[in-house]
Amino acid sequence: MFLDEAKINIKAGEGGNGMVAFFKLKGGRKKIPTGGSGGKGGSVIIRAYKNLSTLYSFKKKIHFKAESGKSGGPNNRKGEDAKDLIIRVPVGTVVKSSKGEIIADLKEAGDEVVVAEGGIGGRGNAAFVSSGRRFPAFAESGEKTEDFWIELELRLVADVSLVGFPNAGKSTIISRISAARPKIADYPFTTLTPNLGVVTVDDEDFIVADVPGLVEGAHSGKGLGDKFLRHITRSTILVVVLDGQRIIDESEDIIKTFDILREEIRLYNMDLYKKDYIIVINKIDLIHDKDKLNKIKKELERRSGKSVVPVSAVTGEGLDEMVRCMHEKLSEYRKEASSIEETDSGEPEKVKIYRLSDKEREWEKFEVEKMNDEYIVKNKKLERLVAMTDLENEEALDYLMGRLNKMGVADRLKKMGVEEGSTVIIGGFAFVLKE
Ligand SMILES: Nc1nc2c(ncn2[C@@H]2O[C@H](COP(=O)(O)OP(=O)(O)OP(=O)(O)O)[C@@H](O)[C@H]2O)c(=O)[nH]1
Ligand SMILES: [Mg+2]
Repeated sequence: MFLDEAKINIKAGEGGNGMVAFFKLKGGRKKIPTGGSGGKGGSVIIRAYKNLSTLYSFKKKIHFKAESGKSGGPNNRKGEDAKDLIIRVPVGTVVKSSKGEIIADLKEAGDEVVVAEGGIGGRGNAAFVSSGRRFPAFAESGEKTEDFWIELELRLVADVSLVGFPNAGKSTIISRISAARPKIADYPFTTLTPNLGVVTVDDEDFIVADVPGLVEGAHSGKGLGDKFLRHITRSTILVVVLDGQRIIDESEDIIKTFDILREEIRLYNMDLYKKDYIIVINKIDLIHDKDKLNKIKKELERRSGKSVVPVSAVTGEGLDEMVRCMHEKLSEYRKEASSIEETDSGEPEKVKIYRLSDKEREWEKFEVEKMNDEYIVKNKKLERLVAMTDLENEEALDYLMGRLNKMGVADRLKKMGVEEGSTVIIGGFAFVLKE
């Protein structure tokens, strides 16, 4: 029902190019190949963080591109690997491909998915030295990467729920602290379904839910409240909203109201009862007897051991303090869960790491498809090898053919009837066989 969605474009970093270099010995006759390999491009990783609540930031930024690896250098200098790019999302984010397939469900803080693996670095000429090839004068280029779209989806769960009896002003409060615009009216049960609003403090977002008013007996199904009690069991903290009007109304005892409300919650669910909360006394614009208000505030604090904030949703008085109080309390809980988030290096245990690419790359198996006199060789490793090969370079081509032999591709092609003049296609490159 409350779904936050975003589409983002990602691109892993490309691999750095390998280098062709020689070290000339004095006298200038012998030369030693010393071209270094390129560094790995940065991967794009989506990681779940506890202190985020929405996908709102992806409305502003939708392109994510990791850095490329550095090129190799002379004297066997390896190019530097690029840093991975970490995209921060809230816990509970589901990552989907552009076709809608689920790639990962990031349920816990620290869970992550490598959505795009950085390109590998090309090998420098030093890497191609063998007994039969002592002075290779070719190198590979780094692996190229392509951008693609993925989708993020988040079922919103309120961090903070406003609970109270009908008409206490819960909807008015949420309308003042967020962009939510619920119906507000001077009669009970105005709110029939929960409203969510996003509140921003400093750079952090949190979600506040305004749920229908509770009544005495709600736990046993009276009124509307019990349906939504289930909704609020997932929030981190509660805000108990009391109707300050009851302070001036002598017949009603606001302390008693508070007790009844707590009792209702206790009867419904013990976990909900144990949840941390703050108390808000609303409509203080109507209260002229400030001494009385103060006494009641003190008494509520004494009973509950929680903060009590007097506010007026109509004049705005006290709302800043209330929001700060919510944020502070939430931060306490978020901090507990964020210890993993501070150690960005190292992979914490228990955290789930998904990898998109492993499954896709069936490295060793290759298939050959024959169409007329064309042979299409399908294998990711080979396709990558070809893409990284300098096809203008005879020597590099020789090396490639050697690899084809080794992997058994040449044998398979022969069996299938490949001959001079046949075309072999690998990863979009066509080779015409001569011999
Ligand atoms: N004077 C005064 N009136 C308020 C204040 N906050 C809310 N009200 C009024 O109280 C009435 C009820 O407000 P709502 O926000 O609809 O109350 P609610 O708690 O959402 O009520 P339900 O949805 O029925 O549970 C409305 O007439 C509001 O204008 C306030 O701070 N001061
Ligand atoms: Mg309401």
